[in-house]
Amino acid sequence: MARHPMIDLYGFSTEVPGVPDPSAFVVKLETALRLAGVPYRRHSLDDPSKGPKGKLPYITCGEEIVADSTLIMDWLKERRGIDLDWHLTPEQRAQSHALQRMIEERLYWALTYTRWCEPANEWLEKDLFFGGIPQPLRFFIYRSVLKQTKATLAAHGIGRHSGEEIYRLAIRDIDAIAATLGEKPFLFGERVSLADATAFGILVNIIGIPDIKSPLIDAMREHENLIAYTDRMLKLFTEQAPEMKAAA
Ligand SMILES: N[C@@H](CCC(=O)N[C@@H](CS)C(=O)NCC(=O)O)C(=O)O
Repeated sequence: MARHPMIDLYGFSTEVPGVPDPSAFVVKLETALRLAGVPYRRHSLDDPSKGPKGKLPYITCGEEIVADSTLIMDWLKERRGIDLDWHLTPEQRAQSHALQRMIEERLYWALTYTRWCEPANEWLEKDLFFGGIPQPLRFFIYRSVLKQTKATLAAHGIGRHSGEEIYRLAIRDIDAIAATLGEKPFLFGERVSLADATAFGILVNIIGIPDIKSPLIDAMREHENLIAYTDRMLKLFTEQAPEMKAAA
């Protein structure tokens, strides 16, 4: 069997309580790699602008650099024949695509809003995400990233809505994930697929970090199946840890 160069995966942090990483996209990618049994080395960066596209995750493999969780999955398919959706019908693949775009292009932004724009959750960035930066630098970095995040939310469009409107829209997304899951173990049946990695990334980040206040958490708690599913995925994530795991 051909031996492949080791993949180096760049995320934010493995130290945030309750989540494998505070980024839904990093968790998605790491989950997918673990489910596919692909060994990787994990690195934590404090500044996403160090990435080739200014966002995390990205990977390097030999001379290659690939950024964006979805494009990395495409790369894995092309280079290594890895397809977590091999068992899905064309119709299920289309549903999976639509579900993932809903999670990543809308629900994710509501999570960003809840973390950055709710005064009750300010401690998350100030004390936890930026906790290692000494004052007064920490304060200035926090203010600058907050300004940038609010501008990004406005550019996306979601930031132009009131909090009540944002949550109304996002809760519909959470309800849709719960309805898709139903009583099945995974979104598309008995076998796990890429949509599960994507859903887990966002759901564990909504509910995992202790002491966050958010109507998104309340909405998740309305669905016992989603809570059990997030726990099940976290267990899978933990059990499938790669043999080669090193943090830099
Ligand atoms: N489409 C990208 C999205 C990645 C993304 O949005 N990452 C966020 C963290 S969750 C990030 O690095 N944000 C930093 C920034 O926008 O400055 C993917 O799928 O990887």
